[in-house]
Amino acid sequence: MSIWFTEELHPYYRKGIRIKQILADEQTQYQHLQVVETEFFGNAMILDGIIQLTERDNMGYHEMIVHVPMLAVGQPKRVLIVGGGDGGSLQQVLRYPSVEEAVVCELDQRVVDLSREHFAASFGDPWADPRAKLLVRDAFGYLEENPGQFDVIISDTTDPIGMAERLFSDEFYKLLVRALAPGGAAATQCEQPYFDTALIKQIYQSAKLLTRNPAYYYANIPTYPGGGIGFMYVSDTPWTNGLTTPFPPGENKYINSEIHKAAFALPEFFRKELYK
Ligand code: SPD
Repeated sequence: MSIWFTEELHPYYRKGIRIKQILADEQTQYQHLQVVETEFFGNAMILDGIIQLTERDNMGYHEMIVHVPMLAVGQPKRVLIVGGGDGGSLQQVLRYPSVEEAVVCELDQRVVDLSREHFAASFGDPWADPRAKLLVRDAFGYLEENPGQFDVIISDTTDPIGMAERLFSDEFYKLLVRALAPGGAAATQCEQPYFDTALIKQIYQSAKLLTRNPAYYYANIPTYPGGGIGFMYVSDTPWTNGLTTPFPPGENKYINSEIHKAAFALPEFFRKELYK
């Protein structure tokens, strides 16, 4: 038997992966949440029909969204993850011995529950670490209540559709930057250069008004549209400061020094569009 899951995030582009079995399928208070076992990519989490992560290629996403700002800051103590209920970013954040507290602000408790059940082989159980603190709530209010509190903020979100749309707004970026401690850095899920040029440009322009050294970087993730996704680095601290910081204890599967540097090299059409 052959079951194909087809994703259509953009009305002009589809991609498919072959599924072995459906492990969970439920409508939570917020979204349609599915966990499937795929033929090639291991288990995958799908939210409202969009692939969020697979066991085989999530490291390109989680290592890049976490380590670039963490290494730039050097010795981050307090970290906030916006979204990230699957625990993949949290696992990477907790590799840093300097981290005293990692707050995860996730709206949907079921994302956390089903991830603990189906992705433990990849992420372990980062929630059991005493430094991890889960807040099941909307991040906007939390950012508002916590100015100047975080050395690093990771915005590990879904795509800008429905309730997640405002996580890509100017208002969100203002709150994000306000919640950073002096010298702090953020990295945000920032979509695909070919498909989302206008949105990325708008976010870069906001980030440029708010901080001195924002920059866009990219990682290869075959199960995302276009085979990859980008991130906005948002900080007064240059990302290049991280190039000389040693990686934290534990194994990297995607990032290394060459990838770290090369991720900021952008295709010419996009570089011109973004930085002109
Ligand atoms: N188009 C898919 C973008 C998915 C971004 N969110 C991933 C969450 C992984 N923690």
